[in-house]
Amino acid sequence: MTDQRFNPLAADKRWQERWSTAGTFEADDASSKPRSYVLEMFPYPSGRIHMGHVRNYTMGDVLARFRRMQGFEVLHPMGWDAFGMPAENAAMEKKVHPGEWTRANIASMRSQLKTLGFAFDWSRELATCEPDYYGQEQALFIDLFEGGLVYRKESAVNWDPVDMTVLANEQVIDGKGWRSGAQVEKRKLSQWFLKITDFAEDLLAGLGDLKGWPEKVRLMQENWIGKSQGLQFHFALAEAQGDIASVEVFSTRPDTIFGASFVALSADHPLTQKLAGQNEALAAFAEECKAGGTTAAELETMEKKGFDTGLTVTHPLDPDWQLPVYVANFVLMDYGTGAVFGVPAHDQRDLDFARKYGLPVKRVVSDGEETAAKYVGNEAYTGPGKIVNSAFLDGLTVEAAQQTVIDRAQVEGWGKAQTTWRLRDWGVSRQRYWGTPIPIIHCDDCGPVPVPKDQLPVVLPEDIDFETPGNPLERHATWKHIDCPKCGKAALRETDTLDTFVDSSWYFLRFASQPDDRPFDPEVVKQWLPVTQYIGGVEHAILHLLYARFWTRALASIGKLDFAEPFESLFTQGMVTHETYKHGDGSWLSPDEVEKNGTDWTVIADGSPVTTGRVEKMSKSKKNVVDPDPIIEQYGADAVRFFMLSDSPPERDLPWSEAGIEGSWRFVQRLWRLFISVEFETLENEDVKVRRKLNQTIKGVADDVEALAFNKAVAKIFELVNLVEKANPSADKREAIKALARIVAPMVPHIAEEAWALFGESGLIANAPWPEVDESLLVDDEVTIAIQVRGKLRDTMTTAKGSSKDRLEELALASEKVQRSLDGAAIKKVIVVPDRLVNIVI
Ligand code: ANZ
Ligand code: ZN
Repeated sequence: MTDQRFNPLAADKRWQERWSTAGTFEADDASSKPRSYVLEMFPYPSGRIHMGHVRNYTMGDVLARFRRMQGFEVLHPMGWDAFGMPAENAAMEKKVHPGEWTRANIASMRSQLKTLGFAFDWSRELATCEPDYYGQEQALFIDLFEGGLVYRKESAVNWDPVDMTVLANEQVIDGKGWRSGAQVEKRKLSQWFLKITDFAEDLLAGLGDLKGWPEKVRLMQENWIGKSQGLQFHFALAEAQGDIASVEVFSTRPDTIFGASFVALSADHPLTQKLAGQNEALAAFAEECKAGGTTAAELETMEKKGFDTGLTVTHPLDPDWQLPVYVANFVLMDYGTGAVFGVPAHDQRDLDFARKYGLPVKRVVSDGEETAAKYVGNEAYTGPGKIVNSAFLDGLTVEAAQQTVIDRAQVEGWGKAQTTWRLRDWGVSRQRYWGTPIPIIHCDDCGPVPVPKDQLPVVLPEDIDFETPGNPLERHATWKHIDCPKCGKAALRETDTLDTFVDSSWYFLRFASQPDDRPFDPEVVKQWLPVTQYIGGVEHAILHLLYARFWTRALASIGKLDFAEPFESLFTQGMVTHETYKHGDGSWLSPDEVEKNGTDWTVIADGSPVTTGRVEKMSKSKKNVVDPDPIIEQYGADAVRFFMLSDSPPERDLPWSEAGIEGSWRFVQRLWRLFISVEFETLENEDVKVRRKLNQTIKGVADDVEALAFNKAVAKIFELVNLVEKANPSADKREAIKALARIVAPMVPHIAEEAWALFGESGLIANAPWPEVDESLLVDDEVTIAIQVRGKLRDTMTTAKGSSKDRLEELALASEKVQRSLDGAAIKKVIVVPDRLVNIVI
C-alpha cells in the first residue's frame, strides 16, 4: 500500500544514498555528450549553511539537473574557499587551530548540503586550505613569476595596528579598520604584486563580449578598471624649487584649460614633501590629509580642504597668467600624476574648493544660454556645450576643443595625449598565517628565488602561536629558515601569504581537472571551460570576478590556457530577507524568540512587547536569521528547495516566511496525491485540454529554467497541476501525471524519484530525459481574428486556430456588423491572413 502522505524523512535519505552509491552526478571527462558546466560560487566555511547558500545552490542545482535531463554531460562541483581571517580569529578567541576549526566547519556544512540533495559531483570536492590545492596554486604563482607577471615593490599600505595586518581600501571605513575599529596607519612595506594592469585594456575590451553577464556587473567592472583619456602636461613654476621646475597634471578636460583657476597637489606629491620640509604648518596639513579616507566615495563626500603654498605657476597658453598652487585633500597621489588644475565652473569639487578659498570662477563651457565669464551659483556645469571665453577655442564643441588643445600641446611640446587607468596592480601579500604561503625564498646574494617546483607544496607549519598579535609565520622558530635553492647559503622564506582572492581566482579550473602532479590538464580544462553558467552574489561583482578574469588571461598569456574568459554567463541572485524584531531595550531578537498574539508580537519567554522592524537581509548582527537545518528536518528538502524558487524572481530578494514554506510543503503533498492517483481505471478517451497544457508546460518550464526564471516555471507547474487535478480520468491525464514527475524533478528531486519508482520505471529519474514536446500542441486552439472593411476594424471573431482562408472569409462575411458596413457595396477582393485578420476591400 502506498503512503497517502509523502514522507521526506525517509525518502530524502534513501535517494541521496542511491545517487551517491551510483555516482549519478560524477561528471565524465571522457563523455561524448555536449558539456555544461554549472557553478555556484563556493562558500566560505564559516560554520553553518545559511538561507542565502540554500537559495544559491538550489538555483544552480535546478539548472544542473535540468541540463542533465536535456542530454548534457554536466559538471556541477562543490568546494570550500577555506583560507581567511575568521579562522585566525577563532584561533585567537577560542584557542583552536585554524585548520581544525575550518575542517570541522567543512564537515558540518558538507553534511548540511547533503541533506538538501544537491546534484554535486562530490568526487571533485576541494578545499583551498589543503596542500594539494594550495601547493598547485604555488606552482601557478611561480609560473606567473617566471612569466614576468609578479613583482615586489615597496608600497604604502593601510596598516591595522590592532590586527597587525594590511587592509584593502575597502576594509578601511572612515579611516578605521573594518574589524578592529582601530585608526588605520599608512606604512611602507615591501609587497608582492600581480601585474593586472598589463591586462587593463583587454579586461575592458573583453566585457563587450560577455553577453551573458548582467549589464550592471559589466558597468561596475568598467568603472573599476576606469579608463580615462586626456592630456598630460606641465605648468612651469614661476620659481623652481630645487630640482622641481614644473608641475605635471593629468586632465580629461583639456578643453577647459582657459577656465583654470588654481593648481592643486596631493599631500604625498614630491613638491608637497619638499615644501613641507621647510614649512611646519604645511607638514601638519599634509599629515592631516593622509589620515583621511582614500576611497573615491570618501573623497567625493568629505569637506574640501587646501593649503596655499604661496607658489605660482604659469599658464601654458598665456605667459602673463599666473595661477596659485595649493595642496588639497581631494587630490590622490596614485592617480594620474598626483596633481590637477582646477576648473571651478565645470567641476564640482573644484567649485567647492574655489568658493571656500575665494578663487576665480570662470565659465568656459556654455550650455547654449549663458555665455558670460562670470559664473554664479554653487553648482558646476558639467554638461555638453560650446566653448566660450577661451581665445582660439571659442565656438568649438567640448570634444573638438579637447582635440585642439591636445594637438597644440603635442606640437608645442608642453603635453601629450595620455590614457590613465583607475585599476592598480594587485597587491597579494598578507601578513597572516591562514593563507597560501608565497613560495619564494629571500637570499642576500641571489635576491628572491622561487621555491623549486619539486619542493612544493610549501606547507604551513602546524605548531604555531596565536598568543601574540602579528604574523605567526614570521615568529615561528624554525619555519622560515631555509637554504637558498640557488647558492645554498642560509636564506629566509617569504612569510607573507597570498590574498585569499588568489585562491578563488582559479578554483573553477581545478574543479574541471585535478591531476596530482600539476595544477590542471589544459586539454581537459578546455573541454569544460568556460563555465556555462556561474551563479553568485552581486557582492562579488567587482573583485572576485575581475581577478578570476585576470588569472585566466594571465595563464593564457604564459601558454597554460587558450581562452580568456572563464565565465560565459553570470547570474547574480537576490538575498534572503526576514523581518527584524526588537526588544524594548533596543536589543535584537531572533524569529524563534518571538511570537505573534493577534496583531501584536511578544517575547515568548516573558510575554514582553516586541517591535517589528524592516525586512532585511538575514544577518547575525540583526538576529533575523532562520537556520535551514530544523526547517529541512520539519518539511524535507523538496519543500525548502521549492520555496527558494517559487516566491520571488531569482534576481530579487526573497522574504522568508513561515507561510511560504508551509505553502510549499502543501504543494509537495498535492503532487504526491496526484502521483499516487495514477492507477485510475484506464479510459481510452482523450482530454485535449490536458494534453495541450502538458505540452505547453514542458516547453514553458524548459524555457524558464534555461533563463533562470524559476518563479515563472513554478507558476506554470501550478497551472498544470490545477488543471490535471480537476480533469476526469483519461489516458491524457495519466500521461500528464507521469510527465509531471519529470518536469518537477530538477526542483523537487526526492519526491520525483519516489514517483518514478512508483510508476514502475527502472533507473533514476535523475537520468531520465526531459519529456519531449509535441510542437503542434503548443498553440492555443482558439484565436481572435480582426475583421476589417477597407482597413477599418468592423468586428472580431473567435475561431479554431489554423482555420482555412475560405472558412475565415465565409465567417467574416457572415458577420452582421460587416454586412451593415458593406451596405450592399460590391466586394473587390478579400485579403485573409490566417489566424490574424480578414480585410474586405470594396
Ligand atoms: C581639469 C578638469 C576640468 C577636470 C573639468 C575635470 C573637469 P577621471 O575621469 O575620473 O579620470 N584628477 C586627475 N588626477 C587626479 C588626482 N590624482 N586626484 C584627484 N583628481 C584628479 O577624472 C579625471 C579628472 O580628475 C581630471 O580632469 C582631473 O580634473 C581630476 F571641468 O582636469 B580634470
Ligand atoms: Zn642564494
